Amino acid sequence: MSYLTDLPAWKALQAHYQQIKDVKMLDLFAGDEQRFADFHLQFNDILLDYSKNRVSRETMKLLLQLAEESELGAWTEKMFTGEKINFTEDRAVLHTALRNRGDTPVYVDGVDVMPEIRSELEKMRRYSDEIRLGDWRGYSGKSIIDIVNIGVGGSDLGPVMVSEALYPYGKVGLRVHFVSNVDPSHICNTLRDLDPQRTLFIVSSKSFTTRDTLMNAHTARDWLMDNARDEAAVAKHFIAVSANVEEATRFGIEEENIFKMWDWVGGRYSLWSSIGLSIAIYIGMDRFEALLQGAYEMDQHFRHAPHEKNMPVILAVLGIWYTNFFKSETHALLPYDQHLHRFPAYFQQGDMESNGKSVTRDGRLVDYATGPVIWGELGITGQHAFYQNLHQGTHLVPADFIVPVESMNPVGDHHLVLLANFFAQSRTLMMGKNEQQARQELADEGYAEEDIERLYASRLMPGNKPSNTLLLKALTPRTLGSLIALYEHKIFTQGIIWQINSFDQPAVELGKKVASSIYTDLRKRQSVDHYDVSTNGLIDFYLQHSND
Ligand code: G6Q
Repeated sequence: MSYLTDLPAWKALQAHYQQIKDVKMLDLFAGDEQRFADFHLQFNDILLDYSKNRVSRETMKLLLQLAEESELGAWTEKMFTGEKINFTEDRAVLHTALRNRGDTPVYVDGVDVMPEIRSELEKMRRYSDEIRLGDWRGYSGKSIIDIVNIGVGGSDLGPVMVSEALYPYGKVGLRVHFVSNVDPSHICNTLRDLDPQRTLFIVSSKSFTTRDTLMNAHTARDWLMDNARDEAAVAKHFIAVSANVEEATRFGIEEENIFKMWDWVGGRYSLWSSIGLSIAIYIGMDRFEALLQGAYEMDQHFRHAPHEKNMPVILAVLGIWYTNFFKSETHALLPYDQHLHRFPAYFQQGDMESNGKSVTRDGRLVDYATGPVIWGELGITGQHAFYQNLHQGTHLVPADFIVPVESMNPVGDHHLVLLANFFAQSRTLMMGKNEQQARQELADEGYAEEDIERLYASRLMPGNKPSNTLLLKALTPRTLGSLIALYEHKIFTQGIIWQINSFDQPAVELGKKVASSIYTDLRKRQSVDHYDVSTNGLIDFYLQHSND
């Protein structure tokens, strides 16, 4: 297929950009009473308003044409039907099969994977019920009250984000902890207040070779042994989720306590698999299945809705518009619900690890921008911190605002104030403040004419800053499932348009390899000269000053 920048829609968008780049959103709204009606979508309990974007109807038409010319529909079918679209690793990409609630079979190499998926879900139900009901007993016969998930990256960020997001649904009296950093402080601080007799560890590692995770798991096992003083305790306190049964068994985990992972599930797309076991234990299997259901419904929407009414596609093409035509380099995720505080971190990985690539499917180095830097924070925290830059800084930062209509904790007017802030920000980013308003404001504050002349410019806000707004009726497991799948498919769509492989991660793997080689050197405690002089010098400094 043609190179992206040779596509007719791309060329048309380049010409169109010249016409629209200076157009004010306010002017687009002014002549168009229908703009909200035509530029919003609703799917299940999620409303997406994308009217506050620097786009006209013509822009949207051309962007959607770009998606067509990129053969998005055909690629989507390839993903859902198990074609090996992760071609660098020769793997299918089937996180959608993990949440396939229908009875359609999904084949990989001629084998229907659905029976195995269902059987793992059944196993998750058995284990999570047993632990939640207090029937799973530790080495001293006591029930479990603390679950510690040990994993990193894709084996950590999803379970953390969802457990935090659904905290109000968690079982009272059961606590879930996540240890990801090999910095010993993480595991030590986590274990400090736990009772080894009542703690269950889930070692989550698709490969079961990630050194950081294994080291944390060994430290956890030593902690258990210091107390239990009996190897048999491992079986009662350790579960693994891994595609590498051999290594997990070698660690000492009973084979029946190892949950399956498949090579067609990427780490950053794995929370739907038994990597989500900590979530299932915490919120219960019925709710975990509601999460899957929500994602499944978004899958169906993405697969079948026409592109102009397709939420993931709309978000994706808007992102392309800013990244490739306005040359914006970042995109902010700004959830307002406290429970979504790890959502930006989760999709920082989801997006940047997927679309932070520079080589096309046919091996060419791209000469256009791909995945932006994704960043974000709770919006309300951001308002008192970095929003200053969004309003008056020199960068164009498209942003997504996310909030539920209903709070999980309806106390007084808290939620109303939160919503007022929420609505105020996207409006102000769009409206800005003009000279007349700035002068008037200073006059109202009692400034003299010469001070107004001196000060008004610093109060100007250019406005015209684009944003999407996502309103959720409530943050339920089902709606969260849909929301996560929405962003996953946005990322997929952009990867298809950029013609890259969104499903490998060579740089993550390189990081593991280089760290492993340096670790071997550090253990020898001898000065090295085979790295670059900077790294050699840093290692020397470490050797001179460490007390080990
Ligand atoms: C995700 C990445 C990466 C991975 C971790 C953990 O897509 O590949 O974040 O999940 O490096 O890997 P293991 O699960 O194999 O320990």
